[in-house]
Amino acid sequence: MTTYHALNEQEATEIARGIEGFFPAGAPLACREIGDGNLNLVFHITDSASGKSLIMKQALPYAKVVGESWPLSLDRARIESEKLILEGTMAPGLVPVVYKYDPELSLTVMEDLSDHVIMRQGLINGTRYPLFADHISTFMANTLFYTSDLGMNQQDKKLQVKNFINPDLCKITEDLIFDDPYTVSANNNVPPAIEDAAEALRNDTQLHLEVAILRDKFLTNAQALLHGDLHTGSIFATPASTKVIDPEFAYFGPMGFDVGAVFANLILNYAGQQYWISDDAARKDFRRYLLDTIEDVWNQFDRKFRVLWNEYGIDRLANATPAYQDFYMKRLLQDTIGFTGCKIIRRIVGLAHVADIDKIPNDDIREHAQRGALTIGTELIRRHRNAQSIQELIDITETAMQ
Ligand code: SR1
Ligand code: MG
Repeated sequence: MTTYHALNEQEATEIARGIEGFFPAGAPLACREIGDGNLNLVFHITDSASGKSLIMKQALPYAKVVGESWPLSLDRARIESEKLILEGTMAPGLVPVVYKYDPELSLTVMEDLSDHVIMRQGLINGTRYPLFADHISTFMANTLFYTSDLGMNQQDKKLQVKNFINPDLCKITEDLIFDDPYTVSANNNVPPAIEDAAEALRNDTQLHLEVAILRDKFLTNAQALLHGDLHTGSIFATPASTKVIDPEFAYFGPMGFDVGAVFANLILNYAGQQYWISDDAARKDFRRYLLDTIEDVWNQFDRKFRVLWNEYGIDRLANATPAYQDFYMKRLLQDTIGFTGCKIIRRIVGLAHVADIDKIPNDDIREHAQRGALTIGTELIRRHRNAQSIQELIDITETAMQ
């Protein structure tokens, strides 16, 4: 039996060689550790002769972005591989194929998606993804509906809640998204130029009330099995294909947290476009595309979720009470808008930022984008409980960045 240790490239290559039927015997394998995320090792293994390749992702027992002082359970690797496999059955074609999971090494071997681009980088480059709204709305409607009390056996769901208990990764979210940005914390990474705006966040007690309400939902509302970290860095895309990766933050939580993650990261890109597209007309056009995408994702998600509910709903009372469906979807929209706001703010003043904004080399433009994003985030949080339509999120975004 192999005991857990962090692999090097040579060991990863040997393990790849041992995967039955994948690489031809004696293949000239090349391996590179390419992990640029916050938590894991990622090995890319290729065979130049056959053209075959795969990815091996290994969890480390600590948060790579901080170091060994921040221990993290390796069980997240099991959670990630089980969630990926589940997503593959519920949203076929929209996640990488899992070839193998090794529990001793906390290692998942999966499909190589190098022909795709991380969507965050694609959007920074101004790439449009015409099928994204269709794909991601299907992914979210299917994975959220079929793991909720509306779409699966309610006793089985309780066992699944237990199986996907993910305390260490939830704690990261609870701290980094729902606490640190609103206090003085060693975890924060506040750009000095906007310290005044960060101080305003710390002193805004009305805002704290709304964040506490959203935090409570994240802590207690086991509504469906979430991806848990559905930002544009967790999505590989081409104009024709979308693949959702990295569900290590999966747990049973409020559905709006996943939908809000997608919207927050499209809005962060919107804010950063002040720099990335210098031509005014082209930038206006791309920003319109981003907002249209948000509207399209919400409308398609709402429609697909209701279709699943009407066809496959298992809860008698919920099915027999049409007004409940409208109540449920409106509450989900309001949660989505609130979580969108929280996820924007954490990427500006919290620990982990986003390239869409942080990589802007011009100080003034970067500061303008950061301040605009904070205005959007706070307005969304402030207004989420009264929101009636997705148009309100769009209006708030446009107004803040004029
Ligand atoms: C310590 S991990 C920082 C962030 O990276 C992940 O992508 C999650 O968003 C997490 O909050
Ligand atoms: Mg990740």
